Amino acid sequence: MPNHDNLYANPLTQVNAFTFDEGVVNVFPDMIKRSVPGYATIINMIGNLAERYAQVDSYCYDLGCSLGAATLAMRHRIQAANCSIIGVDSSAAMISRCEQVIAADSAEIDVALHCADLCEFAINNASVAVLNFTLQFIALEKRADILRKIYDGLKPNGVLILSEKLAFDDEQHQALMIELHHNFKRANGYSDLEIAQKRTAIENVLIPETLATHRQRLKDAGFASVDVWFQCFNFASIIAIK
Ligand code: GEK
Repeated sequence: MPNHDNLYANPLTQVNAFTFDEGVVNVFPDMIKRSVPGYATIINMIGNLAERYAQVDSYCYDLGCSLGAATLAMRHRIQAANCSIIGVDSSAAMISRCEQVIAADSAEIDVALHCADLCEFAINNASVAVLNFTLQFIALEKRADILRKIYDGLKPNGVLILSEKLAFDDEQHQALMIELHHNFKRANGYSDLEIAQKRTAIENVLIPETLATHRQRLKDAGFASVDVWFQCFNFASIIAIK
């Protein structure tokens, strides 16, 4: 059983900006499952897509790997020979716990974990790249460079799976999606106080963009095929094929 997320359960005199520290690491599996609609489905399907798209003699990258959920999903599905996984996360606390998670897993595919800023991390010989709810934490002005770097590092027919929290131009729809997301969190046991304090903590840390912005940026990076394969409320996942 993962530790229960109660980080924002009590009133805080000051809500600090959200960081991926030890406290978050301790509750992360519970937090992400109760906060992101469709998270388990997306993780499962990343395994499915990795099985389909992983190429012989290549790397699969999990960028912003946190505790390695997508890494494990890929590790248990990839059939291609001599294909290994590279996980990257800038949080030392995440990578350190992720190392324990991977060590406790018995699948055979090699996993190399790196504590690094993915803005600085080289991507080469990739058949699959995963940005599962990571790009949203990167400064807006750096996002295009990252996608170009991923595109350049992918082999022909390589894929990027990009999952993000979305924003919407239509104000009414934006308000509805936020309300439905908050209802989802409430149904998963978060109180109004927890929802409000988390919202404040994440406000300038997680910057969502519209689907149109993501599509255009992926097209500009060079991806030939870009489309959504999953969406629930303001959470979506895109497949972009080189
Ligand atoms: C999952 N993909 O479970 N470089 C590297 N990592 C970063 C950077 C950066 N510049 N900025 C943030 N991160 C995971 C979930 S969580 C999503 C991803 C969430 C890392 C950060 O440390 C955190 O571990 C992850 O991106 C985002 O499938 O918490 O909503």
